[in-house]
Amino acid sequence: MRDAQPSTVYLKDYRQPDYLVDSTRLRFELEPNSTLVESRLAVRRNPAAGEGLPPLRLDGVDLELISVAMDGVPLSKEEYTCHAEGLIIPVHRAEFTLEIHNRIDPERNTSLEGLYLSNGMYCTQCEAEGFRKITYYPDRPDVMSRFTTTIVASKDYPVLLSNGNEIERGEVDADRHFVTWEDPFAKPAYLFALVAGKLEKVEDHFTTMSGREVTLQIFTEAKNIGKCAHAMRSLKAAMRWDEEVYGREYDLDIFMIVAVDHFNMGAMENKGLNIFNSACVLASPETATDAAFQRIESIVAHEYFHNWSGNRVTCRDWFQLSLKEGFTVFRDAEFSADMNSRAVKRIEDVSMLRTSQFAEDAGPMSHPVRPDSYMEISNFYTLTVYEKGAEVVRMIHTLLGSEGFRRGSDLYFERHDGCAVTCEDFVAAMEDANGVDLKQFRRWYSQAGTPVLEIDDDYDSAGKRYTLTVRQSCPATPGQSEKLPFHIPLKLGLLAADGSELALDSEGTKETVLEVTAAEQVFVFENIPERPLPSLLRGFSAPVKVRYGYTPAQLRLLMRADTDAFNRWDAGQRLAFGALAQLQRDYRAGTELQLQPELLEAYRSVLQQEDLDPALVAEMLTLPSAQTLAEEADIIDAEAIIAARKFTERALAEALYEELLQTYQRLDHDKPYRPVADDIAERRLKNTALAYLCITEREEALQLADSQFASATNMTDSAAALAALVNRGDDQRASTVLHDFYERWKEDDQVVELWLSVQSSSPRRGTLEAVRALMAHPAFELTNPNRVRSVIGAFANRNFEQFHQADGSGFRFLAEQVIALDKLNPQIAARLVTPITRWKKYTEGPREKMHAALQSVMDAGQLSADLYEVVSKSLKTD
Ligand code: B3K
Ligand code: ZN
Repeated sequence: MRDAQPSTVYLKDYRQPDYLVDSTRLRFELEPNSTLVESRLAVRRNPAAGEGLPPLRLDGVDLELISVAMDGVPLSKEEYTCHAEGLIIPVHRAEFTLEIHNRIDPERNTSLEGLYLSNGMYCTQCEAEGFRKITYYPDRPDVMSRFTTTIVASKDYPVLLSNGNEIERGEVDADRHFVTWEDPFAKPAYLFALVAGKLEKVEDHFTTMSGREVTLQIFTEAKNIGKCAHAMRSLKAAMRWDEEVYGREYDLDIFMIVAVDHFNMGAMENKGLNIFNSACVLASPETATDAAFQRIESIVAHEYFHNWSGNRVTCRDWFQLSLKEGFTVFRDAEFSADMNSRAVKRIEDVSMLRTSQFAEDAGPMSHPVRPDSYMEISNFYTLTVYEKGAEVVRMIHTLLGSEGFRRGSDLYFERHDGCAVTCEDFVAAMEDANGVDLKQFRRWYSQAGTPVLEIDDDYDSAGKRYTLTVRQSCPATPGQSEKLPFHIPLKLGLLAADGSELALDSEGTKETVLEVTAAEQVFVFENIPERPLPSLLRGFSAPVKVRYGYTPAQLRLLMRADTDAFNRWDAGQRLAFGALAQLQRDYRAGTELQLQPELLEAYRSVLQQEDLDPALVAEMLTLPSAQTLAEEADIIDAEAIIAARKFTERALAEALYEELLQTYQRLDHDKPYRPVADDIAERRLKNTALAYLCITEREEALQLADSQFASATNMTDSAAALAALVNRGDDQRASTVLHDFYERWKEDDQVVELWLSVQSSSPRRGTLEAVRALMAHPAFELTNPNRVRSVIGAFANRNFEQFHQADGSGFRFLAEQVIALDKLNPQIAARLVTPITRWKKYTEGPREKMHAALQSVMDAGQLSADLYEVVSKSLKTD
């Protein structure tokens, strides 16, 4: 735990490192409470950093220092300074070797940063600043070194892994053995990894485009060895895709993945040795849902893609995090789009962006894609850096086209291979390869907040001229009151009254990308034969909000006829949003709530479109989430949101009962399970229909769920039936299925996590008491982030109704858990507190209660740097 008032690091203060480390030799003697780490560094003065020989500063946290030697000569304690955050060593020569011995305690490391134990297996997590919890080191990404690592351990740990290639192994004595690994590629310390345990593996091979053979291995505990096939398939598909789409080939002889149960996030791209949260790699049809299969495919690809976008070309400093994360998320999203339904993938990503990233952009932690400052970098692994960062890369792709973008990425990889660079270098490569000027576009990296486009149009029927006036603005965000105009690609098409597409020019172009660069700009289309209906921001071509006065009839035309699948869905969302906004007003006014007829008819037509991708139909039938409605509101009235949404869901379910039932029955067939796009789409629609049917709580519907629960042969159908019965119907039925499900699956970690989250996210009355009871259940463990996310995280983030109970009990509960968790795992605590940091946007009652809960976290004192940063910034009232 650090100081309660951590200092702020600024991008403007960046300086080159004073010293470089040409090679790093590490030796670990693994013991649960007392692991010995020996490091031998070849250090050299960085010629680019200036004159003289300043002292060498090494980072180190929670380490027990044993000895320091320079060029083989031991240093006495007076010859260096050891403080809470590292070592300062005077330097007399421009090149020297430094040998440091220290001890660490993996067993007591519950922060899951550095070297720790998970179910008796040693593993590491070094990004961003975890390596300093292993040994003293210049722990910054612009210090790149060649690592050789020897692991010595008891033979109870038969598998000993690190980065690169294995070069030696042998016995130390009768009980202990060792393995030495050498990584030929220089890398920053954050990409270091070590694993030791009793692990089984599955093995496969991949032949690269230049004909090299690569061994692929996935390691896991023996009980999970049957759950690795999907990850292996995904890995091979990702390797091929990166060759075909980006010309990027894998560069080592071996690529390893290890599944770990205790992990702070999804996975980590350590060079040649990716470490994965078990939930993001292990799957079988009986135990994993379609969503899990798709998540695994995308995360395996994401981590693999980092080998080029992140490892070969890395970040100069942590302000540049989006250089690797935004680009890699864009790459994995395109990969998933190619493997599955492109439109559905886009809808899923944009829904998440709109709901959660827009809220982040408008909240107290709002920051640009490239932040200017931070107290704790772990707090900046955000949706803004990742998802908005990916949207920024996508906009470059839209502006340059596929070929232009590929020219840019080729130049970027060629120019910067083996280097630690900046977002600026990425944009410059795109410019230089295409002869374009992206000067104004760069504001996407430096200005926070979600831009708003207000669009008006005018049609001159005599002159057949159609005019679009686009005004852009961006709300003030902390530290940035004034914003300059962004460079925004606005993709659009124009529809005729019969739904056909109008030509935009004499060549017959049907779709174009307008480049919006000014605060107000007018675009004119000539020879437009009738007043058109604009289909704006197709494919969500920029991360902005579009305001245009669509009528319900126009939205229905777009839903039916737009050639852009994303905008068909989006038109439905706008229609539903308008209806829900009216219902919120009616609720507040005490007027009787009534279902808007246009919405009902639109949903009925969607259900009748049997030729449409069923996954798209499922998305179109899903109302905007309560979180999305909250994000869109100026002042969040949680009670009105809940009432409007519940009323609409129920009214739709009642009115469309027959159509939903037919849809369910049409898709309820006994196909053998395959996690492929077409089948996933059918299951998605079937289970969306089931959820709606069960909202009516009619016995017939609940029996359908009962029988699906009893007969399901895959986890997608089983979990959907479970959720339907936990959310609706009588308590007895819910507790019976929950009991049966647990008894059947209690030995399977991933299914138990699903079981926990279904309960925590249920809108059923009394969920908070159920959540408290779950925390006392043997399946719960406060030191396991997956369990924490499944119980506390699911309740606070995915249960709008129960979390926002008017008495404030949900907020107080969250605050209590955050305080307890901060002592064990600051990263998870700082993330979990998010829902109550948005207190300022709520109506008075919840606002005060949320604020009090947040204040109680601050008042608890002794906060980690992670939690302190989030809470102190969120409590500020200016
Ligand atoms: N790069 C890691 C994230 C590390 C988070 C450290 N707090 C996973 C990823 O984005 O691929
Ligand atoms: Zn990543």
